[in-house]
Amino acid sequence: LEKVREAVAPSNGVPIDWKPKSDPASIQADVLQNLEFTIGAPSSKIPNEVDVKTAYRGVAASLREHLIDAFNRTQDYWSKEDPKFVYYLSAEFLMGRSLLNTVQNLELTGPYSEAIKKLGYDLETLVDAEQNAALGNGGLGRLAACFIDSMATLDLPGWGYGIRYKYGMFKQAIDAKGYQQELPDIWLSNGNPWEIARPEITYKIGFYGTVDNFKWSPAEQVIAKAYDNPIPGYKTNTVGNLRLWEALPLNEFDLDAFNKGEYDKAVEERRKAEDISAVLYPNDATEYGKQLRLKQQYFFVSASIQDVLARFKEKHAGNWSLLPEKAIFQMNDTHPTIAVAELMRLLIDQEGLDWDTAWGITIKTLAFTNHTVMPEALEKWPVAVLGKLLPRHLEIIDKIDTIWKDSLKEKILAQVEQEKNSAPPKAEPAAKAPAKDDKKAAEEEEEEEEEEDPVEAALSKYGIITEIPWQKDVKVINMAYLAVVGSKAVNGVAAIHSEIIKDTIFKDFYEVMPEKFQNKTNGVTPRRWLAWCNPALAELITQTLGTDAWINETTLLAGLRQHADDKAFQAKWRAVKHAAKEKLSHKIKALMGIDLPTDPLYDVQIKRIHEYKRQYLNILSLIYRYHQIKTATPEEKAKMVPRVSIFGGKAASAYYAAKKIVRLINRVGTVVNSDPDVGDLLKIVFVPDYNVDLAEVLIPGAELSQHISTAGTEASGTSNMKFAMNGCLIIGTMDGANIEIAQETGKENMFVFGMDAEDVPVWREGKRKEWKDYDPRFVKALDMIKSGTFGEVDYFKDLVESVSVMNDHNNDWFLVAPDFTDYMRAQDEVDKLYADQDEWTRRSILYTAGSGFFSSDRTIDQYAKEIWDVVPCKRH
Ligand code: Z2T
Repeated sequence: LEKVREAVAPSNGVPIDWKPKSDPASIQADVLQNLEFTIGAPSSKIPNEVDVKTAYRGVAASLREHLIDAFNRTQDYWSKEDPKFVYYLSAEFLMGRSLLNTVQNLELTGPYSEAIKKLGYDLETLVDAEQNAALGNGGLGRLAACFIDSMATLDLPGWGYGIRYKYGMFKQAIDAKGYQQELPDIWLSNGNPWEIARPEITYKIGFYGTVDNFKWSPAEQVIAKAYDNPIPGYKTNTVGNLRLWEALPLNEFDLDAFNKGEYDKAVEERRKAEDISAVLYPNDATEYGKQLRLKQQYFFVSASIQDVLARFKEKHAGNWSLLPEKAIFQMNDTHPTIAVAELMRLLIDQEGLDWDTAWGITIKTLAFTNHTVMPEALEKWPVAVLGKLLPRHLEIIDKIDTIWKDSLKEKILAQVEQEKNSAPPKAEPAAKAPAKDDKKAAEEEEEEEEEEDPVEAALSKYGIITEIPWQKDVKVINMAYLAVVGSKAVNGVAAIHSEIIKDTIFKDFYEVMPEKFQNKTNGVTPRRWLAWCNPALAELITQTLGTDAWINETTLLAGLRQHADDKAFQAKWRAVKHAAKEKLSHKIKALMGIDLPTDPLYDVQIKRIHEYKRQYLNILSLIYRYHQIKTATPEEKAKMVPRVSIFGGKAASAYYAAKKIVRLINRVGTVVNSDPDVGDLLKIVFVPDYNVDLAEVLIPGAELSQHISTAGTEASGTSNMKFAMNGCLIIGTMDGANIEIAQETGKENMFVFGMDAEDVPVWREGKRKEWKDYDPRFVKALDMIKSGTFGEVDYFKDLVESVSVMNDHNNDWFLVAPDFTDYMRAQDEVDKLYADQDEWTRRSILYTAGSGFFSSDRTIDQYAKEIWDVVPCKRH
């Protein structure tokens, strides 16, 4: 690069200053130039007559120069220094919009705002013209986005690796009857000014075919093409990278077929290849064993590892034992766990290493994060499916499984001997298997009699390849087990979750290798989720603390505690919150045409719709509230605390129960909002198409947020952290990161209710069966649905029964009924406290003050030190 710069330097030898200029006048000129020459806008219309989307593209193109400048310098520097890198492998990166984040992180907002105004636009309007990059479902994908922001801010050498989906998370529409409809997310329709296409960086990815003497001959091949997305850190000149892969055909077009008039065949290969990176699977914490999904996973994992190994070889050809000192791959849930087999394959088949050497390297180079204990989300690929698509990988996984179990034999043998000697043999607990019919159970018993090798039996629970208990003969590969065996470290995402996985889904593995298991409590970036989305609050915090250093050192927020009782400060704090409520109210007016008053309590529950997250509990309590309003005397009404209840979230397209809940919320909202008896006492709004940009308005405007999952089910939650940062009180269960938020902000300041994680299994196994003690208010709410208050009685029938009838199909697995009474008690406390605005505001301040721990900078620092061994590498 230096040579290039010298070559183009003017003859006087003074090198050209390649840095884009940052004063408003230069920026203004640069935007104009980009509008004309990068975007190609007609010069007669520049600047005032180009439409907003075009203006956005011009500004983004100009900012891109600043990004690329710092990006190139960072990547050059890292390449020269050759530090250890972390590669964050994730099927999802939920980036949202980039304009505001880029201009803020690069500290160019002042001059850009000024330049944009001079051109006749304003920054906020252009920010709103950008499409969301919604390449993720929910928490898991947004976490990955927060993590790469923190990696750049902490100057950690690291890249994200994922898929450049052509269509991201579906757009959600709610029809007139309240049904969710899914529409394609055509997010690239206005181009993507942030990405850098790399047509020169491609890899071949094989599928299907045969293996002959360990040599794989794929029957199908596609090309993975790289797109780089610069990730700016804040208060540093480090710019990291998110490299996303697009799938393309080896052969673009079959001209022969075309000439014969076979038009479909002419493009068939292209279409099939492009399918791989076409759509994000819209499942949140559920799994569908779709072959295309496995294809997607292998596609991006193989391209990413090939890419890393190619760079490693350039610097350290042949010295493979050095790989763990130069690279670590963090696998974001089970989606990228085929990496275990792929790294082994590349090291053995391509680079000629022997098995043991390759394995030694692999287990030092991979690490694994688990994000859920929902059994339906733990990926298990049928051996037949994986073996057909990736025959060589199946061989490798089979061998890993065999060697792994062999390594345990001695230990097990000793255990079995000991058990023999001590107690009379007791039967293995049937564990998590669902109820089997008698015939199947009988068959199993027969077979057990045949086998009868206690060592084999004890070993079977460690099997990576196993039979599904209720489907004999169908062998599956448990990808989470493969990841645990193949990784140097395994972590959960909140303290309680990391304990639960050791006791449940990974219990057996924990017992034989406890040293691998760690906790890394999630965090969120305080830039996007406080400083940039809530500038008025940020300004007040900065004024109060006398510094803006809290943006990167969030523990400084604790300094707000000493002002929590100060009435004058409380008033300022309240005014900021009120302005955010107004902004939220305007947004809802613009989106839905609904007028929301701004004095009531703003209560928000936004997250994927899932039975375990219990939006149902929330809406049932609101139905009862509606009943109370309808039956109240004027005196009683005068004492009620007005509330605006806002919901948002998407239901997985095939998740029928979740879709019914969406519909119920919408139906209740329609009835309540148009009932003249209710007035401003209650408004219920379901905001369609909840996504990152809506969250950036909803969270600052919320005063109460709901995180009410059945204890033991929500691995962490991350919006709870965002709400806390923005001074929003929480009503919640002792689940996920709520527990740690309660520790940091004071449990007495949280509206805690419900059974805790230890009670839940006890309830499910015991009491649940005979319990009939339904809260009369719960019964009333269900009766209102049943009697047609919200219409569609038949449609809602099974939803009602799911929490009120005990039979084979309905068992209220998520404890909506038994937690209802305590939930109502907590809601009463909410109302009571809201009547005392000073005390409410004091607590609001304490939430922000106590949220410092939940910065993703802290999380990433822990990953870097405790798992990755990656240290900052900052150019000066
Ligand atoms: C997801 O968003 C989460 C877990 C998943 O398990 C899948 C998806 Cl798409 C496979 C969420 C958890 O539900 C949430 O508790 C957690 O905060 C988040 O991941 C990030 O760890």
